[in-house]
Amino acid sequence: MESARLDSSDVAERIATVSRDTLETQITVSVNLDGQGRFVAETGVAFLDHMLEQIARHGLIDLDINAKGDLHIDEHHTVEDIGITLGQAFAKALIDKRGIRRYGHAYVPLDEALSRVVIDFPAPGLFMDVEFTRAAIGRLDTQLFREFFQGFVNHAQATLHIDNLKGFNAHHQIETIFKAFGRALRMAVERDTRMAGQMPSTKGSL
Ligand SMILES: [Mn+2]
Repeated sequence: MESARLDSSDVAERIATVSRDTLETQITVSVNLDGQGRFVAETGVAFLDHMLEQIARHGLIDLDINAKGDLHIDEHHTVEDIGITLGQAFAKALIDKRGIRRYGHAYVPLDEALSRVVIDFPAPGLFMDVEFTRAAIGRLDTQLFREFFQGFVNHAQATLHIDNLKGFNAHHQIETIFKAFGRALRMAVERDTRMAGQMPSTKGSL
């Protein structure tokens, strides 16, 4: 199938597979934006798999992620490069962005924690206001989540505002963020039938 010739206003499948190989990581990501939340991942970072599954489940986006990274150094390259490759896969699957809702937002609670994620699809930008209550979750450095989202926005051409509004438990803090990210993505990339394939911008492009 020649996905490059399709226009997102078509009923064409919005699927993409991207492979990215560097000396630090080898990653393949497949997405189906109109999926059912099916999830398969083998990243070597169990907590990251738990978070990526939230994107699939709550975004109703099928995700298949295979990553081999230099985990003998630490998780940094693997987490960042999965964000980059996921962003590239989104950009490819969105084609020209015609007919999408464009904006997405969600609040998600989990016990005492509450996070808000707001997304737009015009240009890369990350505005993340999160103070994690712990430096690590399991063995995973909480600083790496910013690297993940920065990689995603740079390559998906997305503007992302992430705020953790409340939260004491660091696992809950980040889990509410990933769930809200999934929900916001779903809203933003869904086809709006009333748009009838138009570009959701007065500028005429995104
Ligand atoms: Mn959990």
